Amino acid sequence: MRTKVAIIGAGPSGLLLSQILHRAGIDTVVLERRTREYVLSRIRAGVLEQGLADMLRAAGVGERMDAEGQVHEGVNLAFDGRLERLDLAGLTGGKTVMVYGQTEVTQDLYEARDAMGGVVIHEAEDVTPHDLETDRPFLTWHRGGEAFRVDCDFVAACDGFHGVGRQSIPKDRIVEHEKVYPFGWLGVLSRTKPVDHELIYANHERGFALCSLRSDVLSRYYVQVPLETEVEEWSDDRFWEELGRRLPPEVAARLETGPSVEKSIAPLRSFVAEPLSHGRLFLAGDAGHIVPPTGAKGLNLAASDVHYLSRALIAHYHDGDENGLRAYSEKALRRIWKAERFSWWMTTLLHSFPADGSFGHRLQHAELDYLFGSTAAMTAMAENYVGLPY
Ligand code: FAS
Ligand code: PHB
Repeated sequence: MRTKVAIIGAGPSGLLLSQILHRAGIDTVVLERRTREYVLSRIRAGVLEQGLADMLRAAGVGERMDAEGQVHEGVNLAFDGRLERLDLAGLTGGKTVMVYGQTEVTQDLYEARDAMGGVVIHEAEDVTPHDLETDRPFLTWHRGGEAFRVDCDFVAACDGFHGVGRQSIPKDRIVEHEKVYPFGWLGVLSRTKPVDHELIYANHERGFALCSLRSDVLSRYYVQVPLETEVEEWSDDRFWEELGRRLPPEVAARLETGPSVEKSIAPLRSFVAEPLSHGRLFLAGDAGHIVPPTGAKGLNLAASDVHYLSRALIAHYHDGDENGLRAYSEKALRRIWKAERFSWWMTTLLHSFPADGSFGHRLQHAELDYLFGSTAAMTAMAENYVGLPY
């Protein structure tokens, strides 16, 4: 088998890159270790920056998002008995975010790949990159006891934090920067009416909470939990009671509870690998970086990586221009680090850090009080939340 760009991973990064390249006449093969059903069973991000929404539309994958997604012009922060609204649109000259689940984005991308006859191979085991420092790299894998190989010009590692792509870069050619937070997020998806039509991020002494949504009848909630927490420790009743205790009383009073249809715990970490390329291998999405989900940047950073990488590959194939590929890592990392900073800032502002004691909690309240008393501070938060330019 031969292709131009071999892509490892059929998450949003891999599928979006494959879709954009295919529409530019550049053939790809996507190798995914899980089944399509498994990939589509994962509940992850919920907020799309305008940049990602525009990329999906340009790639012919925005129709259902525009029909079913919700455009949000503001987001709310609860702290110290207050509920304050950040006017995203008013502070950024009309920019907004699209609330539409990553699961739906992935479903839409899969259907678009199907429609174009895109090659996505599932249950590909032991995917292994070879000869990355030559101009004839290739991937091998196993499936159903058989061995396979695809020869290519480039390898795009869109295989997430635990993927094989980053591991294929020699240790002396890559630097990893990491910060692990002393807590995780327990998330619940429930077929209940969302507590508000916009998101609510809550700073509470018992811990962080987030009220989000997927539609008018599907809610997504999170509470901060200690790192060693097992999801089995949390019954639905316990979750709803704790969430209610962390929200302002007027919000908790209208909380509609119901059975969880999904319940999981995600650890929080900040992580960046540098550089994002090695020979003919390019890292995109979670394969190269991780942010705590507080700033809703994970999926959106994957999008800007794919934006830069797809344009560079198209320039290579259409114009013989290598500048984009040479500059990919540096260009992507500039935007990545700004999102890492913002995600770290929102995480440290809104979560409970017991080690910081009452002084730390009062500092958080002082910063939040300052934030909502300063147009400059609110503008800074709003422009980062809606997404910095590509
Ligand atoms: P993904 O991890 O989505 O996809 C990588 C794909 O590669 C997977 O399908 C995997 O099976 C496959 N793969 C891995 N290794 C492979 C191998 N060796 N061979 C073949 N295939 C391989 N972001 C937010 O903005 N908000 C959130 O609330 C949020 N919640 C999250 C919760 C969890 C549990 C996780 C893990 C992430 C969350 N994120 C969130 C971040 C998430 O949305 C990612 O940013 C997004 O999935 C990135 O997409 P990809 O880069 O495609 O990586
Ligand atoms: C979500 O809806 O899953 C979501 C929204 C905003 C975040 C994180 C997660 O910051």
